[in-house]
Formats: sequence, structure tokens, C-alpha cells
Amino acid sequence: MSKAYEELTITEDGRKLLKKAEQDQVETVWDRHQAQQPQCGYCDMGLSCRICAMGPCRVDPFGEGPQKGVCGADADIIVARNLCRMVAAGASSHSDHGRDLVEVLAGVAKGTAPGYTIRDEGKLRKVALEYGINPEGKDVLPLAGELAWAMMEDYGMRQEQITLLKRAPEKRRELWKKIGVTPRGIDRETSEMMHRTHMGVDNGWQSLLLQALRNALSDGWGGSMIATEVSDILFGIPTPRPTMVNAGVLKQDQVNIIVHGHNPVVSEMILKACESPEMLALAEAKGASGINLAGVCCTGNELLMRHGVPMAGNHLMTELILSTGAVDMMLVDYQCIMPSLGTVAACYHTKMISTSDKARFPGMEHREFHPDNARKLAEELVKEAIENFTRRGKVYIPVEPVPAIGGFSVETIVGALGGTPEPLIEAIKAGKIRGAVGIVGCNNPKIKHDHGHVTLTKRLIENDILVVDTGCVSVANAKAGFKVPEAIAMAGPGLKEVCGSLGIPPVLHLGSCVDNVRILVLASALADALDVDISDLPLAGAAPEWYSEKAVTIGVYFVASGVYTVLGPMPPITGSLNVVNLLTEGLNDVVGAAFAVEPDPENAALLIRRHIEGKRKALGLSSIKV
Ligand code: BF8
Ligand code: SF4
Repeated sequence: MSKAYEELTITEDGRKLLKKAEQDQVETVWDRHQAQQPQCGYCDMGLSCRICAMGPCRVDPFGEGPQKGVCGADADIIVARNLCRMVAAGASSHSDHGRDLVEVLAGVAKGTAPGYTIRDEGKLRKVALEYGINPEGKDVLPLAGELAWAMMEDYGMRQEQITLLKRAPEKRRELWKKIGVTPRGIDRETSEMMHRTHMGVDNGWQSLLLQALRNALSDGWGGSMIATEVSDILFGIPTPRPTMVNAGVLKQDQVNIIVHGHNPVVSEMILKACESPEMLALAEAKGASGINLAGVCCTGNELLMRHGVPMAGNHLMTELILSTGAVDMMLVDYQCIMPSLGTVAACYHTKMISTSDKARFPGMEHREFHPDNARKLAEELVKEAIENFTRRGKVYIPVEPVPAIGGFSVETIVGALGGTPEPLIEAIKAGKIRGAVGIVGCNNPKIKHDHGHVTLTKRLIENDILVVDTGCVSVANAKAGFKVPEAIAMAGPGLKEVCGSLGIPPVLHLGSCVDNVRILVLASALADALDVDISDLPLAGAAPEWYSEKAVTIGVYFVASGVYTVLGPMPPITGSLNVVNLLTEGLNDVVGAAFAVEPDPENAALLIRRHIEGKRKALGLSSIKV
């Protein structure tokens, strides 16, 4: 590690734990990132292709070497195909997560998922109605079964369009129809994306990218939306609740269990087991004063939103959390789990458990969760974590935790506004709130950890722009102190007044990455109330530190839904000027929104403010020059 810790992360716990990791000779993501330098320029520009065995091929960006792959694909085709495959991978990840939840819903209905229940009957009935199922007079379990079956149809090919697309404003749906990107089935669009990018199929870079829009929409209004809705039905609609964040949530005197990954199907069961009197008594018998369950990444967000479970850190903190030596067990499911974690844990006493039939990791014990065994297995594992507490060595918990409020859903935001989005619209019309921005996505060692998120958020709220966040951004912003009502002190005068009167922070935690769909639903409600399209609203999206394929898909469905989106790291597309121009300009003429790329969060804030003021002006609202 040659760089100073201050250059790697803005967070105090991150810096202190980086030092500890170095002392313990633990290799981290930053070490490996440095060891990879210089990273491949062809891949960075999207100009390499290894889709078939005539390759691998690359196109020379300087025009001197080969300009075509062995099959004849040029830079435009290769770059577009690579990006499309990223979208397909992201869409399939979210949507497969949604599928797992639908299976649990079906299991609850059949009585084969002991321990899971329907926590929100009202939401079950409401969503059933949206699926064309009359819930009247129906008992909960058969209704849950019917809904699960209807959702399974969304994954297939028997429908002209996925069901929850109806939630989008009519103008937007008409536009999608006109340009041919209405998603038909969730798996269908991903499958077609993979088909089209096979050698010798779709070699039009524009038509490929249009299918990428349709594929991403099948996630945003399909797979991810199903994941969010079914999570609410099974585990409850999130409501604002206090919690604590950063590595300081670990407790010296308690059994510390960390859940990592994405699907609440595992983490909810672990939480139940942690709360059982039998386990608490066992923990006490082993000399611990309690069982402390905390999260990292998105499954942590799911628990935080619904139960106020504390959050230990985001993506780049996942190795460092282990280097505290205080984690007795970490359970992972899938997505964003670095394969290095087992090796890090081996330096300490931490037990590492993988739980999903589709995700294995070196150095972890595999204990597979299924709806029928989840309750029993969760109890067994919590017991083992308690036993492991007695094997702990020296512990280093470097900071005190920071308070935050998490758990805003569309339902609770509208509830806080008095049951209708009208007060928010009035505040926007009056210019007290200039607009709203969804800041989403990951950490990436290419960007100073959390710097992009926190700087952008700070600049936006001080300029009266309401921020909603999800995923790893929400952890960064909570650690920075933006998520308590007192944070209005950092907001501009208008936002301060509105949030102050509602008693809410200026930065609202909307959940995990699949919960980005809550932003789509909120945007649709605002558009409908103003009788405009989403692309007319003073809204924007940003992913200042994105790294994952899922984040690409989210960005694409934001833009395809009409939300201007600013990315921090450059996606691997610079090898094709045509693709760059389409994504950053041309899409404006197609879907009324486009991407911008700006790694500097100060500049990103300016771009977003300019965009928001431009949209205000077009709507005939007061606007200022930025
Ligand atoms: O789905 S924000 S690093 S944890 S991909 Fe991953 Fe990115 Fe975090 Fe959650 Ni989302
Ligand atoms: Fe090369 Fe074409 Fe095969 Fe890609 S698909 S590896 S460009 S021959």
C-alpha cells in the first residue's frame, strides 16, 4: 500500500482499519487495484472482444493496428455488444433475486416455507389487484399463491408486456411503444440480449443499444420491482426508523454477526434467530452480553429499512470490517461479495458462511438456505456464531457509531406529506425545493471511497435539491451525518424549511439497489400529478462511484424512463464515438434523457443543477442561472 490512507477513503473507520489491515498483512481491494495497474486500455475502452473462439480480438484505437475483429466486427459493434452484455448481466442479477422472492411467496402460500409469513396483507391485496387478481373475499394464502403465479408469468413469454409497466406515466408507455422498447418478459429480454450479442446476430450498434434499453426496463419495471414489492409483502413496507452506522456498530461485548449480500430471504431469518430468547440465553452463557446483528451492503439496507438493524459499512468496507477481529460470523448470499473475503477472515477467528445455491466462495463453509429449511438453518448458524465468540482474539473497533434514520418508502414519504404528493409538488413549484436527485450505486477503488457520494450530496442539498439514495451511497451519506433531522442545517433555506416542517432529513434513505424502483414509482407519481412525462420533471440520477453491471442496468433504466443520469467512472465505451454520442446526446431525442460522465463530484453537482434549472424553466417554473 503506497498511497496514504487519506487518499483512499474519506472515512475515519476506513482509514483506521486500512492501517490495521496493513499491520495484519491483510490484502485489500486497494492493494489488488494497484497491482492491476496499468489496466488494459483495450478493455477500458470496450474495444476487446472474446465472445467467440475465433478471437479474442481487439480494435486499435489509434487506427494503426486492426480495425476489425476476425469476424469483421468493428469498434461500434464490439463496444455496443460489450455494454449490452453488462446490461444483461445486471438485469439478470436483480431479476433473479426477484425470482427467489417469488418462490418464497409461493412457498408461503403452499405452506412449504416455515418461518416466513405475509407481513403486509394490505400490500398483497393492492399488488394482486394490479396483477388483475380480484382480492375481494380471498384468504391471504391462496391470494399469495395466485399472485406468485401471476408474477412468474412476468418472467416468461406469454405476455405482451410486463405487468407493473402500468405504473409508468401513460406518455412514457406510449413512447416506449413507439420506439419498440416495451419489455415483454423479464427473462425474455435478457435472453434476447444474449442472443443478439452472439457472433453473427445483431450487428447494428443502434439496434443493440435499443434492446439494452428494453432489457434494462425489464429489470426496473419488472424484476427489481417484483423484488421490492414481494419483499414488502413478506417482510413489511419500510418505515422511518433510527439506526446506527459505521464500523463502530460492532460491539466488543456481544456476539457480532454480519449479513452481506442482497436478498432479505436469508437475512430476515437470521434476524429472527438472533432475537430468540433461547439464543440470547446461550450468548449470555458464553459470556456475551447479547447478539449484535449488523449488515453490510444491500441486505444490510433491507434489514435497516424494516427493522433499524445497524449498518457496518458499504462495498469497500466489507474486507475492513473483518479486520476488526470482532466479527464472529459473516453470512453471505449473493452479489458484490468479494471472493477475497474468505482469505481475509482466515486471518481472524471469523466464520464465513455462504448460503445460496448459486454463489460459492473460497474459504467459506457452504450451508445452503432454501425456503423449507431456512428457519432451522438460521438457528443452527446463530448458535455456531455464539460458540465462535469464545474463540475471539484481540478486537479493534476504531470509531463510535453515527446515528441515522433509514426506511423511507414511497408509502411513508407520501404519508409524511399527508397522503398525497401535492405538498412536495407545491414546494417544487414554489422553488423551495428546486428538484430531486436519486444518488445510487457502489464504491469503486478508482474513486476515493465515499468522496463522490458525500460531496455530490452536500452540494445538492445546500442548493435546495432533495436527495434520495439507495445501496452503498446510503451508507456513505448516513456515515457523513446527512440522515438525521438535524442535517437540515446543511441544507439550503428552502429545503431546510420543507424538511424541517416535516421533521425529515434532507437525504432520504430509500433502501437497497432493487429499491431504486421506488424512485421510479415516486417519479411517476410526480409526473402524473403534473400531467407531464418523467423526462419533463426537475429530476436527475447519479452513480458517482459505480462499479457493478447492476449499476449499468440501473443507469440505463433510469435514462430509458426519462431521468438524466450522471455517472462517475467512465463505462467501457470510449472506443466508439458513435456509442458515446448516442448515450450522452442522441438518447435525448429518443427517450428525452441521456447520460453524462463526470468523475469530479463538484462538476457533477453543477451539471445536475443546470439540468434541474433547465427543466424548471421548461415547465414555466422559476429558474436560476447556474
Ligand atoms: O446492489 S450499490 S456495490 S452492494 S451493486 Fe453492490 Fe453497488 Fe453496493 Fe448492492 Ni448495488
Ligand atoms: Fe473476434 Fe468477432 Fe469472435 Fe468477437 S465475435 S471474438 S470480434 S471474431
